[in-house]
Amino acid sequence: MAGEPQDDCLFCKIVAGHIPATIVRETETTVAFRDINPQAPTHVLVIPKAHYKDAAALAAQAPQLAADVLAETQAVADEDKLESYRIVFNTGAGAGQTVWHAHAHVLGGRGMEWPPG
Ligand code: D5M
Repeated sequence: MAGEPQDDCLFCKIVAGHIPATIVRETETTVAFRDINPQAPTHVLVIPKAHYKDAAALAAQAPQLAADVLAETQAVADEDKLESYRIVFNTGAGAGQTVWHAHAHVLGGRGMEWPPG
């Protein structure tokens, strides 16, 4: 069923506390933790606790939860005092998605280029 935890999902295991993570924020519906392979001085992942395979599924099936995730990206940026930052939802393998549980990357603390690679 949509949103149910998946046994084989890394981020569901982080939500359940079965895999350690450096958690920086938690709400009733979301968790934010530092990326294990940081690409910027601040690199935090914000995820819904419920399982949706990507941002498209999250937005379509649980729009309020998508809004919760977006609000938390702002809270992470505020906590790390980021004046500017980038929010990335890699959606699909061709865009670089490797973990199939919707997540927002919050990247900041260095200059960014456009277009991204
Ligand atoms: O991003 C998936 C991201 O997840 C990638 O930047 C590494 C990160 N990752 C993978 N395993 C962990 C653990 N255990 N803790 C924290 N971060 C992790 P994607 O957009 O799917 O490529």
